[in-house]
Amino acid sequence: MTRPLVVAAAQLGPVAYDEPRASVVDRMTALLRQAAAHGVELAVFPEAALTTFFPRWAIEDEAELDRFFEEEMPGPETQALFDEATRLGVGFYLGYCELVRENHGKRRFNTSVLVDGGGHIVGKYRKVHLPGTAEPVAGLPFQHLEQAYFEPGDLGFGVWPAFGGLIGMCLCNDRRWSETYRVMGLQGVELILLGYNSPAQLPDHPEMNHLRTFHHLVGMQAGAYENGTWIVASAKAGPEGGVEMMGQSCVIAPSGEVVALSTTRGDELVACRIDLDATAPYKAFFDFAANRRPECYRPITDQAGATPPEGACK
Ligand code: CDT
Repeated sequence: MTRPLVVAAAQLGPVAYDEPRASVVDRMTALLRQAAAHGVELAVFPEAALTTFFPRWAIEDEAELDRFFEEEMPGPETQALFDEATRLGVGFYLGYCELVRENHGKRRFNTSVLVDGGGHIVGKYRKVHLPGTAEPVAGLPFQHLEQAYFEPGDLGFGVWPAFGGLIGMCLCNDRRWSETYRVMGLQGVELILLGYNSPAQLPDHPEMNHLRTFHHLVGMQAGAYENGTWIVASAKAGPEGGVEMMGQSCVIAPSGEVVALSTTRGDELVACRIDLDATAPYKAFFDFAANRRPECYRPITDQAGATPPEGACK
């Protein structure tokens, strides 16, 4: 048996600080048209796809910050994306920054939605693991203020029946945490969609700079293999706001192999025909129901920090 699905990472090159939504949406619809021409059924856009990655700046003016957020999805500026995708019959994953008005206050999340080929939202996800800091750090060439601008996601790691399989979502830094994959693995996930904005260099951790691509891939490759799932990961790439953003958009097979990889730092479609049934041998190999030992995994849900045993060297 095969369950073929043509997927694509719809990588975006740099988005300028003042680039209007309409211009970004034009670029995205161009990628969707390319996708349709290649028979793509599901295209994956990056995290915070509609704007520049603003958490690299300390923004004190609330109205200025709000400019980067969407109160509706689709809204007046994103309806064209939904309309074109529906016309083409291409589904998509979209990362965006979500503003919720609640009890006379504002809540902000780093969010993604899964949209079917008819333009209907079938799933929504809010980023769980927020990287960076809640306050600007002096001396850095750029900031990473996600902890200032967003609340941790409150929707868990969902999985939805769609596109003939079981589809999950996560965002950027979530891909570095094995819990992300396992929670979806325990729901039988077959394809994880993931958008990201990762700087190619870490000014506060220069010792890792030469390993950035390795670290980008290694967690996803392990997560795919250990849970028997495909992954499509889509980057914001190239020089944006004075920061080089890692490209390396890719498709990873349930074997853990990278089977497609972007080659540019700009808008690029990385299309790949996958077989959702290729997940089966890996799911059978690990056979969670028979072999998992949840009684030994309690610390994973009961504690956050590492607690060395009594007598450990400090
Ligand atoms: N967007 C995002 O989550 N980026 C992080 C950068 C962390 S550097 C403070 C990442 O994991 O790539």
